[in-house]
Amino acid sequence: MYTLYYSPAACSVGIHFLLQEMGVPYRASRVSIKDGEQLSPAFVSKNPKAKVPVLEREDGTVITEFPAIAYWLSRTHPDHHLLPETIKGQTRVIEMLEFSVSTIHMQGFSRIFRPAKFTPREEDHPVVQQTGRDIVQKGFERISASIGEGPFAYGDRLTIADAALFFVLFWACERVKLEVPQNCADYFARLRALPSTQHVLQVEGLA
Ligand SMILES: N[C@@H](CCC(=O)N[C@@H](CS)C(=O)NCC(=O)O)C(=O)O
Repeated sequence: MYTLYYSPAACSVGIHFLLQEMGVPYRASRVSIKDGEQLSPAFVSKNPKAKVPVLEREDGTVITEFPAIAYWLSRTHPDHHLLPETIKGQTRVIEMLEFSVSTIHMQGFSRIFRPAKFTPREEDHPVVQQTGRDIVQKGFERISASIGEGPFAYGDRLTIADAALFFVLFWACERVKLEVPQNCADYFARLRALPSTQHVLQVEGLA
């Protein structure tokens, strides 16, 4: 059985959603960032980067980094079709996943949630946070153009891009309450209504 180390409402909720949607056996182990548990020696011995998500495999080895975990799950469970069949489709899915994680999360939301990581001067925090909001908003304009009106981010099946888009849209729509383009809001509402996301949000205490 896999163990997912997650913190409530962190980016790990995207992997949590993916595992639940796949229906594979896994255990969800809470590491509360709010309480500093990511810095505990027990967790740091699993992931010296002191970040979630972490996926521990049956043999006790771990994978870190959202894109690597999502990619590994998709390749080791090909029957779930979490990557499209074609190279063109796979490339588009990885492009959206990577953009969500590297740009919208790391450059955008990180500035909004943790401005102190970008400047030591507290008086500069509002401007850092505004830059973050601008990056996020521009990011969703790009995503809006990519996803169109389809049920999922790419094609008519769930892919690993949906796992990444789920957490950045969860943050935008429910944590920060930013306006996102209408097709992104509709797409998020569809993901939000899935039994898998309902379950995960319940377990993480976010329902
Ligand atoms: N590049 C990493 C980013 C992971 C990350 O930043 N996780 C945050 C939660 S959203 C975290 O664990 N933060 C703990 C901290 O900053 O102390 C990934 O893709 O997994």
